[in-house]
Amino acid sequence: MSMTTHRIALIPGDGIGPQVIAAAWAVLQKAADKAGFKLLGTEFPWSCAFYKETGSMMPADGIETLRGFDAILLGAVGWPAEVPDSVSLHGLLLPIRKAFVQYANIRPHRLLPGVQGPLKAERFDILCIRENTEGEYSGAGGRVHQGTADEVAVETSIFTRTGVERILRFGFEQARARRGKLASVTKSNAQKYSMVFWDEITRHLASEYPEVEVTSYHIDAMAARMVMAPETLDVVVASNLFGDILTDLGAATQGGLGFAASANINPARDAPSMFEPVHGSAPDIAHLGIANPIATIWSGAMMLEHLGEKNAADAIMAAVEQATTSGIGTVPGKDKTEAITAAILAAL
Ligand code: GGG
Repeated sequence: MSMTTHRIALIPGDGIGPQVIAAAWAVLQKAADKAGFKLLGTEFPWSCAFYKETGSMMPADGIETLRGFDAILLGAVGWPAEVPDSVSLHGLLLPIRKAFVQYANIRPHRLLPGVQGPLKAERFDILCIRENTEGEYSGAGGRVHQGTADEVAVETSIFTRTGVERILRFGFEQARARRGKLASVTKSNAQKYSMVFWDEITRHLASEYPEVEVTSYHIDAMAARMVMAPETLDVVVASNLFGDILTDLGAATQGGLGFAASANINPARDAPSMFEPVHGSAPDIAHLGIANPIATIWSGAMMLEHLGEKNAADAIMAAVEQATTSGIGTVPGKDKTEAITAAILAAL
């Protein structure tokens, strides 16, 4: 019988991206060997350096090239000293999320054993789900009279019934499969069209999921709750920008961005999903060799689970937890990337 092979597109990107991808790939390869399947990686150099050389973040046929893979593992994008962040983000990460309809960005927040978070609460397990293809990240807008006193900048958030309904439904499904609690986040007192629309759809779908306890929160109240009472939360669903901000807060509660994993999921599975740490390229530490690879390794475990390799994904997380239990990788900047990776490989 031939061995199952998963074809993975690797996009290390900028700054610490190549370091954390190399670490995660070594761990993924070992997990695959042990579990008896193959991961076939193809690396793409798409990054700000690629932009400086070619004038674009990826080739014109980049999306079509990626379409042939089973999944994408991405490191970090951005080198603001040379390429504006708005150019790098809109040239690579956002087009992939949109083209492959990766509308659910899943970000787990919990403390790994041995990690000291900043909160009083130590036992919380939150799954944030960020809408990933529209909302405040739609890219619709423009500027007129540029550089004059009359300049106007307009950026329109776009919320469609299809987009809002599918992300909320995804949130209800996740809550049903977990502890049965869904928090839907808006700012519908201030944003009286789009966010009232979101709240209405939340209420409408609630009748289809009587077993899920759903509560609507304003984002400011949710930010406070994630700090003061994170143990009361299960699944949190929010729009693109709100979800982005809340998940940096979530990363802080779990000890820092070095622990925050994410999955950009295409639930229909008609295009590849993409897995990436929440963090960016961290230019300030890129030359130090101290990037924490755990966020990327955890994202890699989420990728294996998505590909149907749950045992290998669980083995990776057990190895990560064994390493953090012994104090490896738990304090930002203390251990080298290589030492953290070696400890996880040894545990595996
Ligand atoms: N790990 C990919 C990366 O570089 N993320 C940083 C970032 O700024 N992402 C934009 C976003 O998710 O909104």
